[in-house]
Amino acid sequence: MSTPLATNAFTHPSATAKFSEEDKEKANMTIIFKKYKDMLATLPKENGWFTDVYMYQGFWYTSMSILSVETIMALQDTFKALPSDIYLATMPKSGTTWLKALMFALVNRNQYKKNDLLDHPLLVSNPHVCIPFIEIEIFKNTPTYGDVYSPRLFSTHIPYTSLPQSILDSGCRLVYLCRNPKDILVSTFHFANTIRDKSHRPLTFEEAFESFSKGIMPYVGPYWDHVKGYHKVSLEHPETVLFLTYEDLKIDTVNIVKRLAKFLGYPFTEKEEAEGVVQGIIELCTFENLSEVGKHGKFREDIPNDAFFRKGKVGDWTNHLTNEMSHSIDEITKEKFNGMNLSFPY
Ligand code: PAP
Repeated sequence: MSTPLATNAFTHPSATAKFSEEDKEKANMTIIFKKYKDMLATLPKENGWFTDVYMYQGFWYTSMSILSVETIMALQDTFKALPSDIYLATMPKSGTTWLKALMFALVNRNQYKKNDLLDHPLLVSNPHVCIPFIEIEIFKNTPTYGDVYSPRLFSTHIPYTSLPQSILDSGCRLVYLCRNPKDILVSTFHFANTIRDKSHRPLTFEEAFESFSKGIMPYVGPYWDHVKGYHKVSLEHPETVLFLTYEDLKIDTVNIVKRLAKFLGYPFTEKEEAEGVVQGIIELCTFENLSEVGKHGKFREDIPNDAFFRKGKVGDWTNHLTNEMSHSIDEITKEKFNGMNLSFPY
């Protein structure tokens, strides 16, 4: 598989022109919101964390925002996947930023040999620039982006059953990263309050917990159904869907990264292992290193880069949840994940 251009990063239109392209983006979104307005009116509606959420194909989404029910509908109507594509799917706050960095570094490692590491895109770009979301950057700005790259590296927060049919039909590879529900809740709570429209008051943790327990999240929920959808397909089609957890990645980074490289079709050679290439990639993508890049800058107009890097730890939920809250989430998780070989000891 060739990579005609060195990277998905610097030449990505939404990377280089994210601010100058804002007007175009707004215009595209206005067209989409108008087109699906009538459909939206037919969907069940609930109070969300800050704004209303709508039930579409079994999941709650916001409307007229960066990840919205309208953009998902539009993507389902138009997105064309390629068999060579690679997708990273996650619930928001599962460790997407970290795994984007690792996947980008793995796939493009021959372009950025160890001694040239100073040139690496991940030393100057947020990983979200290196691997764009199909329902956010790609769709809004450049639907045909990536046609010159192979493989195209994309990410998505869309649940498995709502992915555009062309992705399901393409036979492409898909990696799913799951994280324990309590840390997802805590991480989402902080992120959502950080980037909230300042016309909304900050949510209390109790409010976030109540909403999360009902399956409502700021972007997509329920958490449990999202995880279940991808877990099921990973068991049915392990050759095309790899299911990983944030916790395993934290504890057993070397082995998971090697497994990931093999799954993606870029296994490490013995020579690479002996030369420390695996360690080099892991080091490049540590919380400490990634969080230094553009530390005081912005990813988008409304999202500072540092919003993606808070603590990067397993088990911070113990600082937020009461015993009662923790027990309640354990009960929901036990019931929802019944029969699945998936538990979170942390
Ligand atoms: P996104 O869905 O908005 O892209 P995502 O990257 O999935 O967010 O999640 C952010 C979480 O990953 C943060 O967790 P925390 O709030 O519990 O701290 C963030 O700190 C963590 N994170 C980001 N980069 C890394 C990294 N390199 N290693 C470990 N954790 C990381």
